[in-house]
Amino acid sequence: MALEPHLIKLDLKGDERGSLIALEALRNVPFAIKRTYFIFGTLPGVRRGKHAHRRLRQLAVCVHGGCKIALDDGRSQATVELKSPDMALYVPPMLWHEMFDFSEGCVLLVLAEDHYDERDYIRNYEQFLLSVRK
Ligand code: T46
Repeated sequence: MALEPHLIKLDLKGDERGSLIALEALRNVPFAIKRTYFIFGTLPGVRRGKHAHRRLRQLAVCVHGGCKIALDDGRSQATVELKSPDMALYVPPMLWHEMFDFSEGCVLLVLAEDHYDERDYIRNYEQFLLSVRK
């Protein structure tokens, strides 16, 4: 099981008709998928996310356009740019993440390991820091 956030290069199938990318549980997606959602119609200057998940593992792909994702594990910070549909970001549990700089028309697809459960969210940054530093 991958513990650190990392980028996954997706296999692009293309021919004269266009392109296709497949996402498969336990193959190029490192967990079984129970839920998929997508974020679109974001306005300029918007920042989303601003939370960590206690247990949930996710994979994010900008299937159209691009955005940046700021990552923070409580000790170090990094920013990843997703701007190509063949690049996915694995987002492990207990990682504070914020999405920003959405391009016009950006569609961010997210695959999640479990159903939606608000109890899995840590939405307070101080509480997040206390949890990771325990
Ligand atoms: C995450 C980042 C990358 C649902 O009802 N079902 C769902 O599956 C999801 C994901 C959200 N919601 C509701 C909860 C809120 O009332 O949709 C509303 C917006 O959710 P939220 O403010 O959490 O959206 P983001 O963009 O800040 O965060 C989302 C995911 O919630 C989160 O798990 O990791 O995208």
